[in-house]
Amino acid sequence: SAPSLAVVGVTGAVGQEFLSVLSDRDFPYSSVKMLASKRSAGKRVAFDGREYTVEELTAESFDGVDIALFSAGGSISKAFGPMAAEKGTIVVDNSSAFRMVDGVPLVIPEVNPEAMRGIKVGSGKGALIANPNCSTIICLMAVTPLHRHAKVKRMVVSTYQAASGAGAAAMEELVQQTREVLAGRPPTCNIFGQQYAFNLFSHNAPITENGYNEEEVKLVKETRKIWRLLTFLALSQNDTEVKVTATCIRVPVMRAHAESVNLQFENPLDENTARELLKKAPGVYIIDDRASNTFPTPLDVSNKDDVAVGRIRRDVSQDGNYGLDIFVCGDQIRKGAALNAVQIAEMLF
Ligand code: 11C
Repeated sequence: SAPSLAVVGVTGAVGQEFLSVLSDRDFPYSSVKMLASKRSAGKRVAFDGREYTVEELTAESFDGVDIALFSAGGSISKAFGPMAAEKGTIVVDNSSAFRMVDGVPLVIPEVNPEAMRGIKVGSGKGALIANPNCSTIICLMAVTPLHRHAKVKRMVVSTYQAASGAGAAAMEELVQQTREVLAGRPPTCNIFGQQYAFNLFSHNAPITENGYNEEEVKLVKETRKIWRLLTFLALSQNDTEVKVTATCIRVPVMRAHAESVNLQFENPLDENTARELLKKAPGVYIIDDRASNTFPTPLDVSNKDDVAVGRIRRDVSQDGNYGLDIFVCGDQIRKGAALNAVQIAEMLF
């Protein structure tokens, strides 16, 4: 029979997107609980042509729930995720709480589905599965097909991240600030503490001891964890892990992230072969028309499932065919969060 579902953080930007993705994909379910904080309890949400009342998330919320999709922040995931898993619920968690925990699969279904082998609805066992950070998902959707072919030695990522990554309130503030600045008024700066409209700045995640911010650290560590599990490239004892560095920037775009990715490979990979590999890659499509200067934009991919890739070119700073530059855009709320989580849930039965 179809699984019983719970959506945790259902009133947030990702929570709402969970519902549209579940509905768009005709995800089978026997029942669905809409869960959120006390503050949102009692609100009504629409799903699949019906109205549901949002319930307050409590320890009892997961009784009889097969699959729970969480996107209510790391502290809620830490407080309720393990408890739900112990009760037999399979938790797909969109926060960073468990991503780097040993034994918790960190999954992009097109990239490393084998990481969640053995986790199934109906097995009587709960589990925690982590959804990677949006910037990691969007980057690895495009880079993994190239990595499988030529093995990435070093990757340099520069991100251009949308408001949606900071939540619905940041998206609203971008609209409000744009209006205020155009009207010649000082912008309201509640979310980032500085002007966002007509500006850009270093990602708002806290800076760590070595000068990288936490978003950049996630790109480095999550990439390694996801690729480490790829059996086709199982690292031998002497192999060094892939080198990754990142600079993450917040730009005044509503809901899709863009990323410039520079790659150095262990084996040669020319740009035509790269194009062929990307053409065949699931969940990826190419926008790369040099004649008309047409390449991926955040608007091309907004509200879309697939990640767009373009600017595919040989890196002239590297010898031979060992380096490539690409530019990737993906919808942060969809493939970067809700869609990826729902695809994970689809693999559970
Ligand atoms: C952003 N990637 O775009 C962030 C938001 O670890 O899931 C999500 C943070 C995370 O700002």
